[in-house]
Amino acid sequence: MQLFAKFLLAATAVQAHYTFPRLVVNGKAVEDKDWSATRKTKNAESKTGIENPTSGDIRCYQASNAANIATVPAGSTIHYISTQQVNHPGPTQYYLAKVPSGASLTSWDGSGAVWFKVGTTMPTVDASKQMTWPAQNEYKTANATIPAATPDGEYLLRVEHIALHMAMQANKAQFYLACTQVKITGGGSGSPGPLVSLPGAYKSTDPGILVDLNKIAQAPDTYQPPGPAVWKG
Ligand SMILES: *[C@@H]1O[C@H](CO)[C@@H](O)[C@H](O)[C@H]1NC(C)=O
Ligand SMILES: [Cu+2]
Repeated sequence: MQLFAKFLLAATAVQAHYTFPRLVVNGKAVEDKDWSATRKTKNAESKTGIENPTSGDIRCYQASNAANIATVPAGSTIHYISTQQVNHPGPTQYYLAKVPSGASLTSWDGSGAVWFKVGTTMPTVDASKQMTWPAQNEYKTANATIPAATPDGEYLLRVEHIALHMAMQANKAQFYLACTQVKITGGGSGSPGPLVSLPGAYKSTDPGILVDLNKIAQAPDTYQPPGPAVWKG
């Protein structure tokens, strides 16, 4: 009986986790199968999140590069399909990093101060103090817009959902993420920034990572998403 209960708990815990194997652009899945332009992550089977925001896995969590490149028009709306419900509370963030000249997108590792943020989300609280986050409990991530001023070229696009249900303890926030190889077209002449490194942009003690959600539920606007400000173009 006890063993059975333990097994059920373990099964529930696994179901609670998720991966983001497909990018959707303007409502259209741009990958014909999972992990086509999105780099397969180390947790593709286990679905386990990352708990250490300074580990090398925080960049792309990747097991391998991807074979394909997805085309993403500047100004388009994006989200990802999630393998499970994104049931944990926490923000969704998106970053881009331009491939340096001389490097190839399908093999570039995304190192250096090259990442800028293009999207983040904030919680809302209803009259009964119930907090929700954009796309919480959906089988997809929250939307973001690729700024119209983003210069044309090849980029890594990084999606991240930070699960904060245990984040009042150090190193207990869980990061679920993936990187997609994308080609941005029809863009502008903006200068994206601030540029940060991953790992490097996050510390375990950042107020958006080591955080008590009971306090955020009293004042949702005080949540501080980790990392740089969003570049709006
Ligand atoms: C997200 O974007 C899609 C188009 O890609 C749109 O159909 C949908 O309404 C958007 N959702 C929200 C919550 O804005
Ligand atoms: Cu979980």
